[in-house]
Amino acid sequence: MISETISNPFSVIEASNISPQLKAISEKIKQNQRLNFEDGVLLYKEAELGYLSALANAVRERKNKNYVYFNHNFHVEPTNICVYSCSFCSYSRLIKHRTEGWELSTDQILDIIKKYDNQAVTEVHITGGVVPKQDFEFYTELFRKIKAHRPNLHIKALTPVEYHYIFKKAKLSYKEGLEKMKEAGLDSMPGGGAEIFDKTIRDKIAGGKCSAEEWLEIHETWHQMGGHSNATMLYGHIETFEHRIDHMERLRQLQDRTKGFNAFIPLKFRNKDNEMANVPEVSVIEDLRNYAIARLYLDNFDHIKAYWAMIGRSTAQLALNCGADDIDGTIDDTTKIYSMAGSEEQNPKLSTQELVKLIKDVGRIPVERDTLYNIVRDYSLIN
Ligand code: V47
Ligand code: SF4
Repeated sequence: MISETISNPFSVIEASNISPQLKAISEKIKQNQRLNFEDGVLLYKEAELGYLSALANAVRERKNKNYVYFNHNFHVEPTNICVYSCSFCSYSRLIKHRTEGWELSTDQILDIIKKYDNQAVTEVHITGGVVPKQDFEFYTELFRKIKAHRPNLHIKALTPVEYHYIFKKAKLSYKEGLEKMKEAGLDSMPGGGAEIFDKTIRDKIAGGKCSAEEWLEIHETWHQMGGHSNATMLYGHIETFEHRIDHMERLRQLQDRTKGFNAFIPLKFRNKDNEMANVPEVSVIEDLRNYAIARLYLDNFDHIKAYWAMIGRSTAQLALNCGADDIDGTIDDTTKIYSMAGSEEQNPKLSTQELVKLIKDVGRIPVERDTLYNIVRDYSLIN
């Protein structure tokens, strides 16, 4: 049954009157061959959504059958005050405006963690702004205290933006710093801070924070230690299609070396209340094309995540037909990054039943996973 659905789009594309170049790309996908840079750019420039979603769906099915993954998670955002001032960020407040922001103490964060004591959450996702006070000691102590309280709670925390700053201040190499973070309880790394790797664009929208090379080096170091992480791409602002493929190409090369990435998460630029409010947001069609191209280009990534808190649950459902096989988790209204940037989800929170229904409504099998994609509950076995 599954192999029948996989073979279908190829014969339909073969019989259609699309360009020979797009037919050649479809043939590569059929033969499980890798797309090159030019193929990727051509897809962005010329391929229609119907073609892209058919191919991306076939690849998704090949990799993940009809499963759609979600988890039970919540976020902690220790501060929204930040030494940086990325122009796309609606959430942060500069240190000089710190009275408008929040800065949580270790005890306040532990109180948040304890709120989940009787709930079946498996992961806490910790990230936020960068401030001198929340330094190496702060985070190692925090991770230790979280683990002492709840040893099985997976700590997915901090991005290279934070690590680069924290380790520099502590005079530690990436390896030394990450080893100590791991000892303290760090389990994995989220995908944030990647933005767009191209230097010209990165300097314009995220000047001053870690470079593309530093972002990649920190993930590579973590992977070499046996760790796993995610990768994101902030798209739909002032970057070109070439920049998007360049971004994915660099991730694909790192993944070839380490196999350490769990998932790729495209992040749609949202333009409310930030310095780039004059840049229009891209359409939902463009979002879906982007998911599909990511699925086709990143042949060595097992999972593509449609982060529902950012694009809204309806678009996330559509993305499941364009290559995505994961929609993140319950979240429990614990992140402000996207609501402050104008997401349709102003209080992101879904119950297990709601997530399961979202997934079943698009004809897929919901699977609760942990952060590392071990199966917690397979809903094909439950009614
Ligand atoms: O790095 C900030 C992005 C990221 C805006 O690993 C914005 O499972 C769009 O990385 N419009 C942080 N994007 C969030 C993140 C993430 C989210 C969910 C799951 C995972 C994971 C990681 O949010 C930042 C930045 O790229 N961001 N502001 C904005 N206005
Ligand atoms: Fe700070 Fe991150 Fe916002 Fe940039 S995106 S200003 S690093 S919180």
